[in-house]
Amino acid sequence: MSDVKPNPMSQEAPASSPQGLSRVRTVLFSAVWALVAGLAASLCATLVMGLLRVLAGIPTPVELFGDYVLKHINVDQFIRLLMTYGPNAKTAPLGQALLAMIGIGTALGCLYALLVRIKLPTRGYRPGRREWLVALVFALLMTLAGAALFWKELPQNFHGWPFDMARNLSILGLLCDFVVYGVVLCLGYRALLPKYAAPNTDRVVAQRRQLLARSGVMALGVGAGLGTFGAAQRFLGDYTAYDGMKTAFPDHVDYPITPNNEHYVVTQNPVDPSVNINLWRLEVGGLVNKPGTYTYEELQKLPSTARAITLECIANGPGGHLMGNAVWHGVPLRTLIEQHGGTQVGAKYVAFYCADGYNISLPLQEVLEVDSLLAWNMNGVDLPRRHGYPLRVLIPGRYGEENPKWLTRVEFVGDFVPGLYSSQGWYNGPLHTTSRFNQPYKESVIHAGQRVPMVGIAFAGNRGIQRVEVSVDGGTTWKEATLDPPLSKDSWVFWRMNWQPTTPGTYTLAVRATDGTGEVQTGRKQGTVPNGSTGYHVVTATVK
Ligand SMILES: Nc1nc2c(c(=O)[nH]1)N[C@H]1C(S)=C(S)[C@@H](COP(=O)(O)O)O[C@H]1N2
Ligand SMILES: [Mo]
Repeated sequence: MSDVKPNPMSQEAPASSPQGLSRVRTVLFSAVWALVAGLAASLCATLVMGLLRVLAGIPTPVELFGDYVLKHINVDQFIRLLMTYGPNAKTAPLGQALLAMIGIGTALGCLYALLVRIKLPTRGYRPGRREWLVALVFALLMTLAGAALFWKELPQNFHGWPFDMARNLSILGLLCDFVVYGVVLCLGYRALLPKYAAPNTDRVVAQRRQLLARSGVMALGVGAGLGTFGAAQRFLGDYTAYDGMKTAFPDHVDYPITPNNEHYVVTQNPVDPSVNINLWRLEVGGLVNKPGTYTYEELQKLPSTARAITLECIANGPGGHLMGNAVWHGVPLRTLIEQHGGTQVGAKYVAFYCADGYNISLPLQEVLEVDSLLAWNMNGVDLPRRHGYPLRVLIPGRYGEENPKWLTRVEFVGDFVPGLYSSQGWYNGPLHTTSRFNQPYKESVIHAGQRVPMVGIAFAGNRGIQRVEVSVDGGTTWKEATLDPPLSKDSWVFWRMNWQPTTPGTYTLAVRATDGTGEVQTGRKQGTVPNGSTGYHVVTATVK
């Protein structure tokens, strides 16, 4: 300590205190305490994000970021992502994004310190005007940046708030997250900084106060970290571990109608919406004569019908089980449009928006021709949560990706509105005709002379199935199978044939279907990505 006479006019160096810290030490102290404050602030903001997600269904910035990224990569990058992260393809990248966000928030503490320019040691625990102002600007800029970047992803709410309200809530959520960040950063940084002993205070008391303040900030950070962990745990207790679940195939038997809990499931979400039916509305808008809104109750009073419609994911390969059949009950889109006085000229497409931010659009003409359904009931019960409670769309003839679940808004528009999978470059045309063996199953061993019942399914969306043929010689000759009557024009068809091989040997069995338009299923082998697979389901049988 030098003995320089303090300037009585200086705020920072009153007579009773030692001189200010050297420049190097000031920078060092500022940086270290700024990082600590930044980390504590980030952890508090993360906790708020978690609470808003669990308590109000507001998407976390991490989820918004995930949705944004998934729409801006192509199919190949998407598949590579799935391969890289394997079974944790959702949680691992999101966890990394969360850590990166906390890292950025921590580093931003230094920028804050740079902008507020506090000379050390400083005086007092109360942030000054400039500090509050910088913190506020931080919070506002971060909210603005988030809102601008995620504008298209914002209208989602996992408790089912309608489109505009969902967007407002998401923005409000961002604001809450970042205001908490700013406030903790501002108060925390101030609390952590080394201080002059105020005049007339005991040195020991001052030191104790400083120690308490520092412990307080750190405890807050640790507490928020633990709280976040708890919130994440509760959140992930609902994790969609069932994503990619195939339709059950017990004893190699398919039922004409798949029981709900055995139906295949595909979802983009780490945690699916759990819609609060009192908040949820269906909105009908855009180029329609009388826009309107329905509660769940009102919706169910509309004229409705039921029929069997088979769903198939585009990722279903030959012989695959990402395919199921259910009786869906709801209002036809055509009827809904009539209730709203018809669409207006220029309404070329219909766009569907969902509680999880998923959206698709399709040519209106086509959607009407295939008699699309907005269904609230699956096989006689309310839609199960994982299949889109309270309302989903069924578009016969299209792959599963174009059958949105957790629907909140129907909009009639002039142009195609891109969604997740179309942005990535997945095929979005009529689904390819497919057929499958259920029995014999994979490599069966058969005794010569034994009569083998062969059975399977065939599916061509709304085109229906005209004929199914089976080959037992690897596709050289074909024999026609008999067909069970389909449950509806949009349902899969069961085929049957008896086979009685007499000569021992190895047989290559294949099946192919002809759709309702007379087109024969192609035998050309094509993988799933990005156009959906084609080729015959082939089974080898050994006759002894
Ligand atoms: N809102 C929403 N709808 C969605 C999806 C989604 O992730 N979110 N996934 C789609 C995909 S890829 C498929 S294959 C089907 C699966 O429907 P299911 O789970 O009821 O069988 O839902 C489609 N609808
Ligand atoms: Mo899918």
